Formats: sequence, structure tokens, C-alpha cells
Amino acid sequence: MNSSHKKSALKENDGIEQPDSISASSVEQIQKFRRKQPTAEELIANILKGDKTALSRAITLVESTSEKHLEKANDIIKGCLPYANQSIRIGITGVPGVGKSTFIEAFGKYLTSIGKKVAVLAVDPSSSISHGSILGDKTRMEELVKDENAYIRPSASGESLGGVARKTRETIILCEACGFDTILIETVGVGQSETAVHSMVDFFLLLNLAGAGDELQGIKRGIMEMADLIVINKADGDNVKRARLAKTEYNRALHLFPIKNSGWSPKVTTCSALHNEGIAEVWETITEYFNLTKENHYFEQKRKEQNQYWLIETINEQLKQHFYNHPEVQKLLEENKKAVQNNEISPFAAAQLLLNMYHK
Ligand SMILES: Nc1nc2c(ncn2[C@@H]2O[C@H](COP(=O)(O)OP(=O)(O)OP(=O)(O)O)[C@@H](O)[C@H]2O)c(=O)[nH]1
Ligand SMILES: [Mg+2]
Repeated sequence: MNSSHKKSALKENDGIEQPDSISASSVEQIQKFRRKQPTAEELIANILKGDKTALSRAITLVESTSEKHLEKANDIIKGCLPYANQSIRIGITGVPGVGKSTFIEAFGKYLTSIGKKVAVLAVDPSSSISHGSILGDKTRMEELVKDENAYIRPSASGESLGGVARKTRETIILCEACGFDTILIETVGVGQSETAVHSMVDFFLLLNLAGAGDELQGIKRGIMEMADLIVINKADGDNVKRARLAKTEYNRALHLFPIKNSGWSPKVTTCSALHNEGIAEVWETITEYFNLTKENHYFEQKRKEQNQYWLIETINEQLKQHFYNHPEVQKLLEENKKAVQNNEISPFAAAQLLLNMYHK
């Protein structure tokens, strides 16, 4: 801090007019830049050059709900699509507080240190309220945020999970075209969002904690079943022994699950995201997985299946949206909700009535 008697360089000298801190011409230039919206072609060209500003702009268009933006966003995605797919996509999940952000910071830094370009995205259906978990913890990813080879995008705030998931899928394409070869997709362990994330990644990583004997109770069986790797975090200090014990227990539990189509047997490791321990081992395991699934062609097959899944999902989503946005449907729906509640009409008959009106 400046001591009061020291002369500040910022102090205005008597009789001398202070120059504007920003010149008028640069203000004009900035305003012109802001006013001028780059065309889809310009954005595509810059994304392909690895320009993060263009990437962010394109993602904003993808996330926008306006019809005008939708068309432009679709053009950009179309232009980027031939350059996408050259990456690996890793889903990371775990209950709040397990250390996802801390882990992504450590893991992301490790990846960039070995020459990877890392994009971090999030699927967080609750983000319309909390404004995205990643945004809130930029401080936990302090180093990664500054890393030239990393790109962090807070989750699309959203209406429905389906909508958020679609936007995330399109964002993946844009990130890949921009040269990011490792995509990390974080989701909060609440259940539904895992399924959406699972359907857009190649590898699914579950972060867990060593508990006091009840470790297997907190996680839903379905999520464990999806995991290709369980990483027990916070294996440091007093917790090391318990983490090791938990590892044995998880290993035993994983044996009870049916064998995966990938031919991969899920693994369990321990790490300390905070102290940067066990991070390289996580990457080693993931590399093993990719070697196996690329060799046995499961990797491509899964991506093809995912594309088909997203084709159907997108249609479902848009049909639903179109239906519920229909003003007459909205009016009639409200009336029928009451009627159903008062037992004046059966839910099925009411549904039929609405659909008939919609199709007319
Ligand atoms: N001892 C220890 N603490 C850790 C470790 N990783 C994370 N933590 C601490 O655990 C707390 C939660 O970590 P976060 O990374 O914010 O967890 P999160 O899963 O992102 O949490 P949400 O964003 O709320 O879902 C923080 O206080 C971290 O410092 C670890 O490896 N060891
Ligand atoms: Mg977090």
C-alpha cells in the first residue's frame, strides 16, 4: 500500500491537464469492434486457428435461445464438424465437496504439462440458480484458468437438462475444432445429469471419498455401474489408510457388476488432488483404456451409437419444446390440469385432447 507521504504517480499535478486514460480513437475502435458481429465464416476460420475469443463467441451463440442465433450457431457447427472428433472426452462426476474442481485443476495442469490442450465444460442442471458451479470456483482452478493450453467454460444455464446437454454436445464440437484434444466434462453427482454426460463421453470417471465403512451406500448403483474408473480422492494425511481400505472395498464391489461391452474392467485408484498425488496414475489408467478400446474398435462404435442417441434426443427435445411453447396448448393445458385435478376428466383423455388440438 502507498504510504500517505509518498508521492503517487497517479496524483494530478497542479496546472497540468490530465490526459484521458484511454484515447478517444481506441474507444471508438473498441466500440466498432463490439458493434460488428463476426459472420459465421469469420468465426469458423478463427476457431480453426485456435482463437479462444472466437470459440467463446460461438459457444454463446450455441447457448442462446433466440431463433436468429440458432441459425448462425448451426452454420458454425456445420463448418466445424469436419474438424471435430479428434479428441478424447472424459466425464468427471462426484458428489458436492468430493473435490471435482480441485481434481480438475490438478489433472488439467498435468495434462497441459504433457502437451495436451484441455477444455473443461460442465453439465449442471441446477446452474440456472447457482450460475454454474465452475464459474463459482474459478479460484479453485486458478492455475488452469491462466493456462494458455486450457479453456474453461461454465455450464450453460438452462431450462431443461436435455437442453443443457445438447448445448454441451455442440460445445464439445466447437472445442475440438479449436484444437482442444482432451475434453473434461464435469457434472454434479445428482443422478440424472450423469446419464446425459455418460452419453457424450468416451470415459467416465467417478470421484469418491473414503467413508467410515459406508462408502458404498452414498453412491447410486447406476452411477457406479457407468464408471470406468473410480478415483478415491483426499487420500492424504490421516485419510491414507482409509482410502486404501476403500479401494479394496470398491474393487470387490466392481466385481459384482456385469462385464462391460468395452472389454474393460473398471479400475479403482486413490489420489490427493490437493497435494497433486496420484494424478499421473489416473492418466495412465485412462491411456490404457483408450489403447484397449481403440484397438478393439469399441471407441468408434460407442461414438456412432452416441450420435444416433443424440439424433433422437434432439428430435424429442425440439418436439417437446414446440408442443409446450404452443400458446393454445399452454392455455388448454392449464384448463385441463385443473379438470384432471377435479376428476372431471381422466389424464389420458386430457392428454389426447391436447395432442389432437396440437396436430390440427
Ligand atoms: N485433504 C484434501 N482436501 C481436498 C482434496 N481435494 C479437494 N479438497 C478440499 O475439499 C473441498 C471441496 O473441494 P472442491 O474441489 O470444491 O469440490 P467439488 O467436488 O468441486 O465441490 P462442488 O463444486 O461443490 O460440487 C475443498 O475445501 C478442497 O480444498 C484432497 O485431495 N485432499
Ligand atoms: Mg466444484
